[in-house]
Amino acid sequence: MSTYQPKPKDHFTFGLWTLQNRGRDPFGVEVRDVFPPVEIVRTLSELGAYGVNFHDNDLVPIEASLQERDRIVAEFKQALADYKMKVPMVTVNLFTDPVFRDGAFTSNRRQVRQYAVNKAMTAIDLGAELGAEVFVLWGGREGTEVDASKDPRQALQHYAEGVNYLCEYVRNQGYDIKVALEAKPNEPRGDLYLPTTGAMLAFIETLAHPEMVGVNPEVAHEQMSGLNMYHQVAQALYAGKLFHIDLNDQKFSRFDQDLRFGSENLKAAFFLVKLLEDAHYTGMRHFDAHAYRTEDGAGVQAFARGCMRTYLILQDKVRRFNADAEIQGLLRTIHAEQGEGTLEFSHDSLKTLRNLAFDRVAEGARGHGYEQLDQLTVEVLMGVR
Ligand code: GLT
Ligand code: MN
Ligand code: MN
Repeated sequence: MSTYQPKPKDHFTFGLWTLQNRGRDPFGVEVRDVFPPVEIVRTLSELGAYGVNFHDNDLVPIEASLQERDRIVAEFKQALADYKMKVPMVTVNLFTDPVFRDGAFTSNRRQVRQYAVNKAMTAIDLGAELGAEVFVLWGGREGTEVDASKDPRQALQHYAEGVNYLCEYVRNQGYDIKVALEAKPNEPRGDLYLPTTGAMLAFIETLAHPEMVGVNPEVAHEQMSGLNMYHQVAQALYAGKLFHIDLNDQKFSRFDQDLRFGSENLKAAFFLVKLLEDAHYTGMRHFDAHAYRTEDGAGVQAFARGCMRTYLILQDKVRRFNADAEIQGLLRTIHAEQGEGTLEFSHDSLKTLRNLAFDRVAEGARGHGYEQLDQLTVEVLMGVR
């Protein structure tokens, strides 16, 4: 029996910002002390994580001098080495500073757009220095409240220019880094451009280097749009574009809650884990969530441990599901008539389809057995199978 103890080989990662979260919200001040990056590295390593990711300014304050930057980075590198922790992903903060209040890449002001690209390149440099292979881009301020203020076609053009510039920069520097775009429908802006993973996938095909750009879907963000994360991730996998993933949870249709993975929608979390495991997804299992505002430092640790344990327990449930004779028997029946290549166009298939002898009424009267299948799934989740 597994103890569900996370290990580095499980490839669990957290953003520095997730443990740094001090519980501030629009109605209340911070409730927890500052958690210094070096301490976070130690804590996550002790909990069994593989690595830690960060925004430029989670580590290096925006106003830091070059000397301060070098001192902070050296200290951080030492902690990574001491605790055998990796930095698989880096991202850039293009949303906190007032300069980005009307967008970064999609700002109406040229100099802001240029500064955004400059800041992102510096973040990429830092990531490359620490071995990151993925650069996540969440355009937290790329949107509007006032639709009269921006032509959305022009904004998308500017968005593409920014991403294109970064891709050229990565190529020019010879970095082994891919870009992963993260979607969100709203918050902090009234509306954000490219609100879903599906929208991102379509946008990527318009870029200069689509092969370098994929997606970073987040559970909470897709659920805010009322979408099924499992299906969104499946489409990203289908397109060969799942470069990274943000695991967390969410009560449907609320603000971005970034709750502990699996804390709200267990069945949805189960199918997400099943998808990643069955697809042999090789990327990081990254958690982008934070502890409830009610918590102190111990609660933050319980939160981080909980994310990883829940993933491992769901992994175990996936194994049970895949090994359950009754479930697999049902699935065999359900998929028995699936067949292969029925819709490949050819002279012969055309003839067959044209002359199809098919009892529409009998087929329409047939039950599918999904009630039983779903009940068995729920029973696996409830621990009785
Ligand atoms: C911010 C946001 C997250 C993004 C982070 C990466 S920043 O915390 O809420 O969803 O993944 O930029
Ligand atoms: Mn996220
Ligand atoms: Mn979020």
